[in-house]
Amino acid sequence: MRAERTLAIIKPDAVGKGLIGKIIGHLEEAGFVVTDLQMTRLSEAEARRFYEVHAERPFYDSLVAFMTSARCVPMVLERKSAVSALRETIGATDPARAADGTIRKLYAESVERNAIHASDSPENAEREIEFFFPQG
Ligand code: 3AN
Repeated sequence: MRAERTLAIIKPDAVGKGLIGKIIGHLEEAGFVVTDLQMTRLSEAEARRFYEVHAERPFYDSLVAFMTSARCVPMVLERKSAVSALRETIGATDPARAADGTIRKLYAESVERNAIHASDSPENAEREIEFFFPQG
């Protein structure tokens, strides 16, 4: 099967704790190839647009405040079945429910400050890659 692309974001909590290297190492060990990467601080408008599917959720404003609080590291990852494989590698949204050995189990603080984002479908992966890497 041809390699698929997905988007990951190392979130401000993990960047602030010096976990960029450990998380990228974990992803590479799991067979992902980093094909594009940047460090950026999202504006409020960008964070609102990126998470617009959650606009009606009670945690939306808090999520936007967290994601704009410091820099984050979006990246494009390639692998066979990248979207589903990355969801498995990062673990459940709530770190208390994340499987042993997953990135969120290892590094997330809470359901909001959960270290890493991953696209949840191939369609959203393409939309999210375009959001951060419109030239790629
Ligand atoms: P995932 O990141 O696992 O795809 P989503 O898409 O349901 O989870 O949520 C997007 C982000 O919103 C999460 N990564 C997390 O930071 C935040 N979030 C999700 N659920 C909650 C919640 N119940 N309380 C606070 N923040 C939440």
